[in-house]
Amino acid sequence: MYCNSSHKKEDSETPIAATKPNVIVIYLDDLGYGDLSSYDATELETPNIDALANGGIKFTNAYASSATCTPSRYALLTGVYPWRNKKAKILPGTAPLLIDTLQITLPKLFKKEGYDTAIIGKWHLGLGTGIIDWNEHISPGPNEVGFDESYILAATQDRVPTVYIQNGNVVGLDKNDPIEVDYFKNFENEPTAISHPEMLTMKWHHGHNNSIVNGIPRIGFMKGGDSAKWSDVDMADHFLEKAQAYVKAHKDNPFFLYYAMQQPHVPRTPHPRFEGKSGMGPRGDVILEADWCIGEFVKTLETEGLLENTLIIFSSDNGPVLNDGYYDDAVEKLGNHDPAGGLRGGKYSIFEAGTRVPFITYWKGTIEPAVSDAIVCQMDLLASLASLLNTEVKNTDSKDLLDPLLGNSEKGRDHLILEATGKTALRSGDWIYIPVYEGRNFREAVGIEVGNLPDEQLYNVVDDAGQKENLAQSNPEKLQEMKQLFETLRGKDYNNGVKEVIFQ
Ligand code: NG6
Ligand code: CA
Repeated sequence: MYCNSSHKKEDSETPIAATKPNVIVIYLDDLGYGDLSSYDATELETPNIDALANGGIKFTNAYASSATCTPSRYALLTGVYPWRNKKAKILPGTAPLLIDTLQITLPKLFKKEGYDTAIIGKWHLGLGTGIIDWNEHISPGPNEVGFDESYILAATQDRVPTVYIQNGNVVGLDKNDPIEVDYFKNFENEPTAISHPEMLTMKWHHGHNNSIVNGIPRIGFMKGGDSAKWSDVDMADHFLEKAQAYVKAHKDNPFFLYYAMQQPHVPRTPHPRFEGKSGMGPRGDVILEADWCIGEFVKTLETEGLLENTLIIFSSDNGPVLNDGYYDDAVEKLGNHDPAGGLRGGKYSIFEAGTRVPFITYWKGTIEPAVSDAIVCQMDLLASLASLLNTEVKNTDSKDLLDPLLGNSEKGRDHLILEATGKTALRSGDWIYIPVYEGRNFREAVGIEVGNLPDEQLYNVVDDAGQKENLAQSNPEKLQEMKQLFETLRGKDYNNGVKEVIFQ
């Protein structure tokens, strides 16, 4: 078992690599609470992620900070609640950098302690300061908020520009074929999903009808940059190779790696090796692909002799969605699989499936296998990992939960504010309180209940994980207590600026 005091001892005789563990955050995109066999999925086998869950701590009450990507990633890296920053919403590919370059971040924390730091994978936190010239060095971005090295996709796999960016430079760009990007209007004579449907290999269902890249219609318009365009089916292998190369190159110095995988977000483009493997269509196939990548990645850590000196944290940025804008059989071939694992709602939802996600900590030889019901949030990694490094961070919402994360305690947070497309709710102890929100509850396009109901909602999610029984009427004392705490933590103007979300 991990000895609570030993990691805090500084021994000047011991080389830095022996005292400072590497830390790797493996972050999936839109993976649901019920999408892994270690989290009780019966229709999908995810043996490699299961090995982490079963050999480490599997958290059952862990939350992303938001039910969408950008706000969750913002909180993960800054330790600040996303609803404190009004701009922390799903960003277009042209959005400016969301994180203040003066703000403390996870990678900055590690850098200060002498670590090498890198992000490989999805960024989606904005780049530049307003107008980006994709043909020049793009800054500020990940490298300006603490990452020594970055190899990213700017926004999402379904958004332009569909190119990789390494340390601020588009990879493989031919300066004679410059890239232009616009989210409002198309470039003259450039084909779109509307003008050239015959060019499509994947059909759009809602949104996703702008520029076509690799036969896939995207969000946003892009021109040029042909030699730099990524291959969708090779993306998983590509990021894996980068992540493997990174750990090999940095094994002699402690490192912090944020490996932000793109699966199972749309467009789901499994490598042909995984096509048809799940029987569930591309969504299932890319989950198997992600699981394979993680297996290969962990093998590399093992071969390089790093596993016993590396804390691996696995999670997902928000809950699951089946139809997120393309016809890709996710609904039709679902069978008996329940991506939400019995929770209500999904991505975009203030109900549990929006934010409650798989969360695993694994550290060979240090963390003993366990299942933990402690309430933890990804936003807490900042303070917790600061504690691991024997330092601290101030003025954030992040809580030091190192003890539960390492299995030294079952005590997590007392309470947490959850967020979903501008709406917020309170989890406190076994209870969830959701205030009244206007607007439609069921979103046909994505087939998800987002949580807008005309009455206040109160659930005991320990007794009723599926949030089937609203106890607001039958338990007025608890309702009052929760409401008061919610308004104290969140402020009375919590309903300001919460608008009907347009799914684009
Ligand atoms: C939505 C997109 C969805 C997805 C999401 C971001 C439409 C109609 N829907 O606006 O497909 O890209 O944004 O997902 O365009 S996230 O996981 O990065 O938050
Ligand atoms: Ca996401």
